[in-house]
Amino acid sequence: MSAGAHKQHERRPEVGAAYDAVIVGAGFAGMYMLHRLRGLGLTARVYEAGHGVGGTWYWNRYPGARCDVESMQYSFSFSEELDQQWDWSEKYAPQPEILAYANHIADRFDLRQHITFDTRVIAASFDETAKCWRIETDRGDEIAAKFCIMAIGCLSAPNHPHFKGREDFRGSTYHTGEWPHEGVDFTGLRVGVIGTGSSAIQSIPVIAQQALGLTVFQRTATYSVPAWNEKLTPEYRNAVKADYPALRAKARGRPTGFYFPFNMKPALEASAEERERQYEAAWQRGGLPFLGAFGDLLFEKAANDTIAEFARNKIRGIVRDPATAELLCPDNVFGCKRLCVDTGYFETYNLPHVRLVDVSKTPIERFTADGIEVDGSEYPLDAIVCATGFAAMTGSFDRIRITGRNGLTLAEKWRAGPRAYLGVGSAGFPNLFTITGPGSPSVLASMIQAIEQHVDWMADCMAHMRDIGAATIEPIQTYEDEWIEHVNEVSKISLRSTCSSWYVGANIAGRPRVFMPYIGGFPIYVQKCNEVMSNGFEGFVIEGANAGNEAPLVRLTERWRVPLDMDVISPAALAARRVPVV
Ligand code: N01
Repeated sequence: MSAGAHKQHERRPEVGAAYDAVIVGAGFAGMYMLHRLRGLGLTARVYEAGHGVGGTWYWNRYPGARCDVESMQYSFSFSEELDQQWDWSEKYAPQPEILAYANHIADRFDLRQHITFDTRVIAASFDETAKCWRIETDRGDEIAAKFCIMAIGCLSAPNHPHFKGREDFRGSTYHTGEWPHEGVDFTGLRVGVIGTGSSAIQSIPVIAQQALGLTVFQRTATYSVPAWNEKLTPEYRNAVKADYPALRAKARGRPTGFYFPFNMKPALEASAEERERQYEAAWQRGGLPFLGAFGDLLFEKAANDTIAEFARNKIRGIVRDPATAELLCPDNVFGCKRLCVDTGYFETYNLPHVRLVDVSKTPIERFTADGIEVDGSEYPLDAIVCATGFAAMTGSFDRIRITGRNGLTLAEKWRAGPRAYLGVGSAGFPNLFTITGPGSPSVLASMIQAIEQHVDWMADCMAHMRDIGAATIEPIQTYEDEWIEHVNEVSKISLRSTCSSWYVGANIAGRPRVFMPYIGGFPIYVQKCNEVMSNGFEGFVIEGANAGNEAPLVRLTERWRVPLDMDVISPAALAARRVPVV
């Protein structure tokens, strides 16, 4: 049973209504956009497929789910009062607490009355005559809106690989991204987990505590760094809160949009002893900042080899059975696939009832009535957890029929890979905004900060259009093409573009291989967005205005104008290949 299989409440479809904006999705992006539009006095309706707010944190309720950017930064920064009043309990908050925060946002900013739950948008078509979007939902709603805002997430369309015999399996099957709301009790069960990405790595140690037996089917071994999660003390929280705005500003100046100390020195300029010391210290701090141990780790393969070998040695030191340890040692570029952060992941393989099955050379053959068959052997199971990830970045767009000018659908336009100017909009689709869309830093930055920056920029844009009486805004094709070229070019400087990750769509057969997020660093991207706005939305065509498209009145975007940490993020640093975590 999936999380979406709850009872849908009867309601009359809304037909014929018109709003300034329709927002698709009530995760952090949709809620913040709604809050801003209401603040501007614009009318908006949000459609949300789930029964509640929270997006990713509504659906991903698997055991062990938590954020891996520190909670005190993985949160909205737009309200100083909110920052001061909300208390995070742990360094990395668990999913129920993040969902509680999302619900608090909905209540605190009085958003629920504008959100229609249990309703999936199935189509959005641009009406050339009326210059508006016509939106259809799976509940029969048919409404019009000047702006259509996609707040549909980057990792929200689950990947369900086709396994032969899936229907034959007599036990229960789950996907981490569609976890039942009532939870799952694995006590006394033989459980199989397919996949070893972030979702698997978080859930495996927790499932192992309950299950009678646990079999993990691994196709690609994964690098993971310990979280060293801990309770936050009031003293720590108060110390952060005493200078919260400064921390938020510092975070905006960093390549990832969140702050942690890092070392600009190239690993290849350090002695072997110095590297070992530095890696050990970074390992002891734990988490994603491990990648900031040296400045060149994601640029120079030889530098990357040193951190990869350090991480493999850690696995060998933790996992007692040498054969299992070797199977768990990745041989790809460290940090090329999204780095995982765990609590006791590798240690779990020391438990007598946990085993690892390599499916890299002999894939899962089929599901049988009683388990999973690999290479002629059947592994008996009572439950199967598919931690098989998502159709990243574009999968959530594929679920909606989006039709722009001249009947062109977004799916057709993006067939060879997504094309969007700055990741905020796509030529041929006027007044369509894509929050954390492909071509923006999105998943390479702290998501909530990436969302806030996009929403602030888009809200300023919509306010400007109202100020000048404009009907439509749309990227100009040549600017979009140049941006995509830049996104592709800049991706080549990073080793991240070199492996078969979901960043390039390679986790699912048949998808075009394109590096989708913008890897030039969050502050460089923000600066570009600010410039585009200051230059009167350069690269966009604004039509139907009764005033000129001069520099707009900047309301919200202003707070993103922070001094760049030039040592770190300057083009010179990029050219010298010393930008940790790009
Ligand atoms: O998905 P994934 P995820 N047979 O794509 C395997 C974010 N996130 O849900 O690598 C066998 O990373 C697949 O194997 P391979 C985070 O950005 C954040 O774990 O393709 N195996 C892989 O091992 C993350 O990166 C948090 O060879 C198959 C796994 O399934 C992103 O979401 C927590 C298979 C999928 O891993 C996605 O993470 C969770 C098959 N047919 C997620 N098909 C935080 O901590 C796929 N696999 C905040």
